Amino acid sequence: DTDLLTSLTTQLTSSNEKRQLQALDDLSALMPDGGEKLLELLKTATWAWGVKGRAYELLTELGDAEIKSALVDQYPQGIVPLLSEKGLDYQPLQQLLQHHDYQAADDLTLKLLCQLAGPAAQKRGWLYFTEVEQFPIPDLLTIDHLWLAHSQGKFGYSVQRQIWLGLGQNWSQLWEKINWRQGKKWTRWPGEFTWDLSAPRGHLPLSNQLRGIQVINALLNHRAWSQSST
Ligand code: UYC
Repeated sequence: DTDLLTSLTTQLTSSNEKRQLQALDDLSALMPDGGEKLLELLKTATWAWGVKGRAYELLTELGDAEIKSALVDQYPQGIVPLLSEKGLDYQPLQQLLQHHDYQAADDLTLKLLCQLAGPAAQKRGWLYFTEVEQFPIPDLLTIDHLWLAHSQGKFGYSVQRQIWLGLGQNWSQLWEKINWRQGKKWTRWPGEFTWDLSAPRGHLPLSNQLRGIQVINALLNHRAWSQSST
């Protein structure tokens, strides 16, 4: 249906993130028609990570050999460039997130943050806020972009930061908003957390609050977020 395809293409390039995601959903019903068009848009459109990642996922799920080889050619490491100043390999995280294995991705994210912090943190298994402050910007952005790209823009530290700023930097309200606490009751790890896209915006990735708010405070105040385009 060319009229529908044309109208969806318009929506994919001219509207806001929410409507772009809706158009992608509508487009997926027309697949494999529209695959070529979507591949072209993926290369040229100025999309937020949540839209880019969703488009990339739809294309990989098509199983079309030509599109697949074009994707491998253009994006050998996935849709997000895996930049690291510390030589970390973000490919395993990319794989888990692309397949929406959010619980394993969450565990791995915490491990990667400890690796970023260095041998002492790796041995300790948790972070000091002073270590978080020293995280290189490219690494934190890579991790955030991976979460955004493979959650339709729902998950990521930058999403948590946005919500937290919107709440006047009120932690207590943030916990409620992202379902880390309901009333007086903390959500219990891991079983009570929501490991899929039915979770509220900002629900993942997790930061344990057992040792206080300093770590998440350092994460959400990191200089990475004032330089990025997300
Ligand atoms: N846990 O409750 N959490 C753990 C969260 C708290 C606790 C890990 C998040 C409150 C204990 C992750 C919340 C609390 C352990 C998270 C949460 C508590 C543990 C694994 C909502 C009790 C066992 C990684 C804010 C009232 C390990 C890690 C230990 C683990 C995440 C208890 C990812 C977002 C205040 C006893 N919890 N955690 O960090 O350290 O260990 O003893 O936040």
